[in-house]
Amino acid sequence: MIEASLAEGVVGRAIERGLIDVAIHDLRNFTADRHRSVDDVPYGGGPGMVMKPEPIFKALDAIEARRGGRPTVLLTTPQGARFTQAAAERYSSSKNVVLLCGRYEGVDERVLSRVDEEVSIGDYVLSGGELPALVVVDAVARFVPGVVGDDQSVAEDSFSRGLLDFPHYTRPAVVGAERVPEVLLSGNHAEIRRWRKRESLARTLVRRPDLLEKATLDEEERRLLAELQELQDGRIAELQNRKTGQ
Ligand code: 4FV
Repeated sequence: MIEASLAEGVVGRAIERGLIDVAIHDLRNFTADRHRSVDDVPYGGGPGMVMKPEPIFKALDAIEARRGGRPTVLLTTPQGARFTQAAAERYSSSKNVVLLCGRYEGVDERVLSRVDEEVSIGDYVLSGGELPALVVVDAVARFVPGVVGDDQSVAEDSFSRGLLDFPHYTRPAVVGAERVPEVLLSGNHAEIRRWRKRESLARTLVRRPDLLEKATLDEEERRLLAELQELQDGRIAELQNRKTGQ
């Protein structure tokens, strides 16, 4: 599953070009019993199985020996802190990141003594930590110089600035009755930049107001946001009036 996903796209090309190196370790190779057991029944009873600590410890030892030095060890689990663009950027400054992928009910709690951060990609339960690990690899790899064609686009990625992205359009200019916003056809780059800022702010204000608290806004954005909030307050007041039939 992991090899297949890493063979494609931006990450696949980055691996081919040697910009990043991804090694995959089968925990069964770090077992001692003839059944190569990586899981066992839970102490205290209950459904499902739990991943044994020893194979994980041995795998981490082998990785440290091979890579030389203490890696940043991340466990993908619903119990972790929500994964964000900021976390992706932070992990990208580590020389070696190990992603520990759980299966079954999860890993033995004693494994956490070797884990730096528990990372969740969302409040839902998957059958394994591999897909979340691939999400982390993809988001972190984009911060490695050269991985994404135009490093500028990473800097402008949504969330890099803490705002939702502005709408994107491409040819043709008209589809059915839908025209591309005039400003984008104007060639007036100052106007286009202002329009994009306003659209990002408007979307963030409506869909993710929580992000605005953390976002770093420049002077122009603060002014645009104030205008949008005024508009929004006006609309909310209007709706309330309509509701109360005033
Ligand atoms: C998950 C998540 C996730 C839970 C049990 C693996 C599964 C199984 N990981 N964000 N959501 N993991 O559902 O990171 O061991």
